Amino acid sequence: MIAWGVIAVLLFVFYRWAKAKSAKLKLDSSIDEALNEGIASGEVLSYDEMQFIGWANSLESAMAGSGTDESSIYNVMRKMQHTTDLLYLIKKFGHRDKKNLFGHKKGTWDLSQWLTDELDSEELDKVNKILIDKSIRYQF
Ligand SMILES: [Ca+2]
Repeated sequence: MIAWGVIAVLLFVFYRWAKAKSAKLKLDSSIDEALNEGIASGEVLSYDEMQFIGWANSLESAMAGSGTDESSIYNVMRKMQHTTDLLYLIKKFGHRDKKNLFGHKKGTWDLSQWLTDELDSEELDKVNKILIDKSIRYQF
């Protein structure tokens, strides 16, 4: 029974992935490939899609405008249980317009670019330490 449940979840995740891919979303293909490999190796997503979208939006809120809410960023990273979770978060963040303090667009950036822009090297090290402690194979 458990095995069939796992197979059903994998098929569902693959279906969602295939559907998203066929929709030709603007995604980084290397992230997509790594995400697919993670799923194939049995790393089932720890939360549903809406949860990841919520966290991607929280990260944007924590960084958009003046200042940075570092603790919100750390809290989201602590929710990631394995590499596939993090890759899915990156995918759901996608590419978002980053503005300077005067409201002018600096670029349309992925999560890595947003984090690098907002955090100093010590803060970025803290994010990466959280990920390394979870044996996540991707760092910013
Ligand atoms: Ca900011």
